[in-house]
Amino acid sequence: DSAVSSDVAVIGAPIDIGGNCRGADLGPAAIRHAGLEDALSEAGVSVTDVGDVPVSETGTEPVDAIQSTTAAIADRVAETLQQGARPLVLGGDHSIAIGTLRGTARNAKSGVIWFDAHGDYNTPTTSPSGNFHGMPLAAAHGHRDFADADWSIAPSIPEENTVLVGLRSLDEQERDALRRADVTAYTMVDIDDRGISEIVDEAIDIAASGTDGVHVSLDLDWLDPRAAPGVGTPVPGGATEREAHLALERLAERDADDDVLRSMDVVEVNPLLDDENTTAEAATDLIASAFGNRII
Ligand code: NNH
Ligand code: MN
Ligand code: MN
Ligand code: MN
Repeated sequence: DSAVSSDVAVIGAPIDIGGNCRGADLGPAAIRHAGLEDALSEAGVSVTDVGDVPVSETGTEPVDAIQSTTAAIADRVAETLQQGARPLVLGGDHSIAIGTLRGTARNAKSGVIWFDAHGDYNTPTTSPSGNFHGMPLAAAHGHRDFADADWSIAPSIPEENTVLVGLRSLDEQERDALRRADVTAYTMVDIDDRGISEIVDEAIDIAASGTDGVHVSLDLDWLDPRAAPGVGTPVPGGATEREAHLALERLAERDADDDVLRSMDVVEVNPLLDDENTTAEAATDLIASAFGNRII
């Protein structure tokens, strides 16, 4: 089955070794079981599920598992884009975005909008936890602390086209690095203050400017834990379900006008921390919104 004739190609990335606890590797299955294909079809999107990338987490160091998994993700993402379809990568913990971003940058210039409670701007040197899910954005900018990793060969995403939305938890050195970087960062305070539609509009302008399109990375912990409890590192005070929908609906509207949405990943869904699959259902609904689902 090829993705050629489809608008969206679903790629599973079942890995959790970059996170702080086990279970996010069940994320792709949980999102599929929540009805992703039907939700996308109802949104008028033609979708092909190309299955999961190979992951081997056992008997290796996290960094080795992440290195091989993200290399496979990058290849699938680049192939999918080459075929004219849009990759939708289902995590897995957020370390998978190292692969998605490399793939999107292979033959093109991609901006990124990072919906997350966290900055994901640590490096192996600065991270207090050592967990790779707290580092993918720094890796995508080619930070020198990743010099030994094969994904750092070239910076893949321009800092000036990088926008973080929903920040409310940063580690100390991570905060310093983000301040020095040429990125745009909107905190939850900015969302409270100005409203999510205005923030998203600005984010799209910045991420899309001078690029071939925008990658959207949706960490479910962007949402308030009451709306998305099944995540490894919940932080109170997050986006409401309505704000999250509005954000992705706005993105779909802008995409209908200018084709801005080029690729997406949806990460950190951990069904082991969630007894009703609430978080995967939220993820599914938000994906459908991003790809154009309409009430009327
Ligand atoms: N900043 C913390 C760390 O680096 C938490 C990262 N957790 C995330 N990031 N889920 O989005 O370990
Ligand atoms: Mn695992
Ligand atoms: Mn994250
Ligand atoms: Mn997060």
